Amino acid sequence: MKKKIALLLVSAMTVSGLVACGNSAAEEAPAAATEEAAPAEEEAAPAEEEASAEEEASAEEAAPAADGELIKVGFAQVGHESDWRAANTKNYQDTFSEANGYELSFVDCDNDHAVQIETVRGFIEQELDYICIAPIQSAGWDTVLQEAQDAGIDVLIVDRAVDADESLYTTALGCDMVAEGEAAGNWLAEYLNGEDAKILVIEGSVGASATLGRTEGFNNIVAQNSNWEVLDSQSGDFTQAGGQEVMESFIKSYSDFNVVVCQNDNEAYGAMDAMDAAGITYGVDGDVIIISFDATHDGLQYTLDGKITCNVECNPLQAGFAEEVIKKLVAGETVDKWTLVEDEAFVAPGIESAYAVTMSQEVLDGRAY
Ligand code: GZL
Ligand code: ZN
Repeated sequence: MKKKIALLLVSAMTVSGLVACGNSAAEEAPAAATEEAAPAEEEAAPAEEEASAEEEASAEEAAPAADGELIKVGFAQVGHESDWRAANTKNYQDTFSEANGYELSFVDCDNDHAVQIETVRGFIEQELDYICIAPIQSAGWDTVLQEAQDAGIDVLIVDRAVDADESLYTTALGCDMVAEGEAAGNWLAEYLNGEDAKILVIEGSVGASATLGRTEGFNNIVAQNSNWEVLDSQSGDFTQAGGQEVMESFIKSYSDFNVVVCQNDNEAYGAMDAMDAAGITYGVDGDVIIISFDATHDGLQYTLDGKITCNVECNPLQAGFAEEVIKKLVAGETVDKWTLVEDEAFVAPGIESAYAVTMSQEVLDGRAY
């Protein structure tokens, strides 16, 4: 799409402020949060209200779908490793649809960093208008980001972070993974109330900012509790099979542990399978506390059932924030370097916490993913 045509189309649209809002925020302030996280189609509404007659006329003739000119967006997605990822992918495909004025080039990079780098190079060769990258790992991005910048293509780093100078990309958005790790630790300290903790950690994919951040954040709180010990910490690669495999090896090596931290829900499902097979009880009525991350629908069902005691959300519905940024860029506006997608933690029924929302069927029914 020629950016100047899009300029006409989008300049008539109001662009609401980028305010992050988790699903739970939507519950607390449905009107505001829903509006701010409005899906793309709702954004079209202001165009009709705001555009002047001549803008409307020119916007009509410039409507990308009408003359076939769509805004070309490339999305180099991590892969399909988890339920969270599936929700994130669907959200991008729903948002960057042709009906909304986009031609989305979506590539599932299958958790392979080299594939992801080549995918981005392919987007550059295709001269796409915008490139979104959810980086499989944080390291190794400088060269290809420089190539995109030299080609004059705006790059959005989404979901996870890159370990590269921020001058090498236009903007980044996602959750604060260190804060998520600290939330898990703070809740555990509140829940244990001084009791000892012997902790096993099933980490996410090696080198992913979600892994690095959650590990760093949780360890910040471990350092504040001298009677806690992290016995071991291994990568389960954010998959259920990985979680089960690591938990099986932990069970062989350690007999005295009371906390298992799984860095996403799919790993937690695998860990529960392994503990079931070994006759180890977990949950609010069991011997082991399970802390998980993602707060996907099934993960929160397990939390509601008291099997996962604490589940720290990371909201996968982020495409709306990416689209807001792209609309601003199309309109020639400046954009923030970073947009935080807020999230919070949830705990099993019967647990009151300063750090988490107590699960109920109503909370679960109110979730959008
Ligand atoms: C978090 C995201 C992580 C999820 C996992 O923002 O990058 O990747 O926690 C997913 O489920 O695999
Ligand atoms: Zn949000």
